[in-house]
Amino acid sequence: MKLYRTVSGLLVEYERQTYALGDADLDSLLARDDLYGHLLRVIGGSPVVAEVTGDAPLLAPISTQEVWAAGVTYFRSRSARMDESKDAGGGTFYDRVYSAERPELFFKSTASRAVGHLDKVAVRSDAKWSVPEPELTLVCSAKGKITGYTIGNDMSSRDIEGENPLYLPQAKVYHRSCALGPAILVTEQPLRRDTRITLEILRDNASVFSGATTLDQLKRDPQTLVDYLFRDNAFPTGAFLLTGTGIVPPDNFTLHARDEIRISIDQIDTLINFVA
Ligand code: DO4
Ligand code: MG
Repeated sequence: MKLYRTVSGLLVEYERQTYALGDADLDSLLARDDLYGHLLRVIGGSPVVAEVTGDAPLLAPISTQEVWAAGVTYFRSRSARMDESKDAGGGTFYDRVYSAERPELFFKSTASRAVGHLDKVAVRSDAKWSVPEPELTLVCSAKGKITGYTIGNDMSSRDIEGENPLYLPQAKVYHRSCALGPAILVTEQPLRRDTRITLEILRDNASVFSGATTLDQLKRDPQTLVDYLFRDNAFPTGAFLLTGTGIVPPDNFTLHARDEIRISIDQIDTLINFVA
């Protein structure tokens, strides 16, 4: 079952039919532990509509939730972070956090900084080395239960985070630095470990980078990441948690204006964004 947010309201796609949820409130839905069962009941009494997009563009499927992110959860990210920070003495702390019991978790975005499918993401004007980070994103209820999944892009300024780890918030949190969508896959089942995540970057319609990983390369258990996030913290309308990147373009690659970023995750969809 997929939950979409459009300019004309929330839609649910279930067994090839699309249902309009009218003025249903995304905050109260995402707070729920029983999102899947609740939506099944709601669509029983909702009108069927023609299709998801039509003339109603998709918006990021977020309301008042905070977006957080985990870092250095794939071996590929550990190596990339160690390389980019080698002149700043970064060798040991990324290595240590990769194998530590406590994960790296950082604040990533508010809804106001996040964009949806087909919208523009941005690179910082003071960064020289910018990349997308394609990440499985957990949709968490107010009590910290994983009720769904979406696709997240943790846009990052690698030169800024590499210069000094204390610059991480500037490398990660800025206007249009996060993309989410196109939809939330609402399910009670965990995703399979062989779920594929792919990234393709197009420039003038030609591919300039493509890469792939699978969820079995994710070193952390998703629910454990959520448990750390919710420890001594309150998320009354739920939260989004990006789970880290396992795909890193080569060190000589940086995004250009108008590049097209395509991130696909099996079962969820493909999230497409353009660089502003
Ligand atoms: O530690 C810096 C951030 C790492 C990150 O965003 C990732 O691994 O995805
Ligand atoms: Mg990341």
